[in-house]
Amino acid sequence: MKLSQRFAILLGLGSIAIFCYGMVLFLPKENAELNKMFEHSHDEDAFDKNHDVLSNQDGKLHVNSLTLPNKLHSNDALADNANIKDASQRRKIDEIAKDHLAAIEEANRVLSMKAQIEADKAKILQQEHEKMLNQLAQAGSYKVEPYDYKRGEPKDPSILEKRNAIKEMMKFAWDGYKKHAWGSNELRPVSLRKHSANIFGSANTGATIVDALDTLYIMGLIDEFDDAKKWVHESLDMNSRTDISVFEVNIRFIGGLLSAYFLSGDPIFMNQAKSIADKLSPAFNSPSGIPYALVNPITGKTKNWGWASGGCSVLSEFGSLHLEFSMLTRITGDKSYLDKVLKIREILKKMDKPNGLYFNYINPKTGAWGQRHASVGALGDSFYEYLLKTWLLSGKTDHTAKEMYDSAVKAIESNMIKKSPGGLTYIGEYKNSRVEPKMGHLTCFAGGMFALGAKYADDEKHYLDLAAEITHTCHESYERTPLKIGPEAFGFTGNEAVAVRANEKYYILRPEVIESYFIMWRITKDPKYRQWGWEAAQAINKHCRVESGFSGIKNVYEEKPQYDDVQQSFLLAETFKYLYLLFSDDDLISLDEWVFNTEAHPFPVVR
Ligand code: DMJ
Repeated sequence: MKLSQRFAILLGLGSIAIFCYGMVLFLPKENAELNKMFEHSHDEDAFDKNHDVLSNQDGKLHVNSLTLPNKLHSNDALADNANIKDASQRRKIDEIAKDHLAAIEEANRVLSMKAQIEADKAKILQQEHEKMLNQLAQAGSYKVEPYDYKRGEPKDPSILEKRNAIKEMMKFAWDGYKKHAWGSNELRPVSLRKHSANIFGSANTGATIVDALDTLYIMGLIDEFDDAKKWVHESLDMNSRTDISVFEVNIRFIGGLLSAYFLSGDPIFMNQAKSIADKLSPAFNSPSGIPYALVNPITGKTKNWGWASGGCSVLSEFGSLHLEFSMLTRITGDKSYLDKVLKIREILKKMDKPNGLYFNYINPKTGAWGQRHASVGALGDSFYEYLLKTWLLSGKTDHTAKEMYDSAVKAIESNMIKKSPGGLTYIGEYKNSRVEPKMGHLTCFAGGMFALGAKYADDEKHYLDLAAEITHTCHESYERTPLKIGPEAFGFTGNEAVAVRANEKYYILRPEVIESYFIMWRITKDPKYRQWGWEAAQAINKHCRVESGFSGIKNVYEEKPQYDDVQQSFLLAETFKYLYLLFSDDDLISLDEWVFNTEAHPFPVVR
């Protein structure tokens, strides 16, 4: 090889070497610059300082999108990159810059979505908050001042003496319960043990304490009331794995607690009433909206009574929730309670009513009537009572309730009210288009109901007369026994107003006859009602009073009674309360200002 050839080869190799050296020197530098730019896109602070990306108060990444690509090409930004001249590299840089912008835009999109979610969340919270505030405002605006139980003392010493005698009976029943069965549902006053009926489930839920609260307060038994309040505060707990009756828990527990709240003003009672009502709520989850009879507070499982015809719910039970649930809405501002009972009423209103009658059973799955039986006693009674009282409690503004009451009473009159051969007016049991000539002790509340509605009826006198006739018949059922205490049910064929079957001869301290005496007294002022009430009170004191309380009796036609050994909680809630009020002046729980639920728990009328 010639020397010139050798030189040419050397020159070529040298050029290659210099090019490679240049690549080693310059390309990493260019990459470093690009990396630096990328690093900035992930390092907001650094980028902020360079003013390429600004983090603003609204949480968005703000990109100077116009300047960034320019900057990448500007002399300033590329001052150190003077060696980048290659077109393909420039394209690459442009692409990277584009990707970079797209990434920032995507980040901004995600950030603004996040901000929207946060804003929505805040809005929901705000709405919840406002709802709570409204509820509190409403509850707060419902002022509950402690009620003055000292009013109503009769001036007539003989009446005062009777009133005091009733108070003594109440105290005796209470003391017996407190001594032998405190915290359980009821007392066995003969064997001095605890008792609980299946309506309360198997837990010790203090039914007697809760049912007695307002009677203790009204009678001014304040030490006893305070003991009861303490127990409600510390020990009342419906949360047990047992089936409880929605109706009984409603009228006795929710009713008793609400009434104690309205009388004493102590919010502990309101809170307990609300939490118990919440435990009942699964019962309303039926396909039709007609609630089931029983609910398990722990599992939320529901069912109907095994004895109820065709798996149906019972009219007197699901139809006697309206007063309590509407009161709950009134004091908590939570509409869900009222919604539940309004739904029941809508269903009943729309149903076909042959002869205008409501039947005793409805299937909660189909919403259809069960057996074609109607009653103003067992299985029907307090449904009719609640139609009238819902209207009265609403300050006479709930016209649907009044219309339903008026038409129900007309249907009862034309289909179920009869006169016996001996001239006694009675309300029979309607069974498949026939009327059974029999009336239950439970039906005897109807005298008071007709009297309460008479003033607002088309024909006041007619309904007052009807009320007086029914009350008279019920009084006869007491008069026609040797003990002067009435039986559970009585017929009108043969011996009128007397029990026919052996299993209808018992008396379990029920209040209905005395309840009608009380309302008839307040409305008519006929002294015979006080007289009849006093006779009943004396008979109960003589024949039902045992060692440590009062017991029901098995047969009111036996001179020497046998005891059933149960002191029912409604003796303290109802029987003694109505007797005490019968011998008090009218301003103690005035009928213009208060409405009694079906367990005799008074609620104040809406003004
Ligand atoms: C009470 O629990 C209520 O008065 C109910 O409406 C019917 N039965 C009892 C008392 O007899």
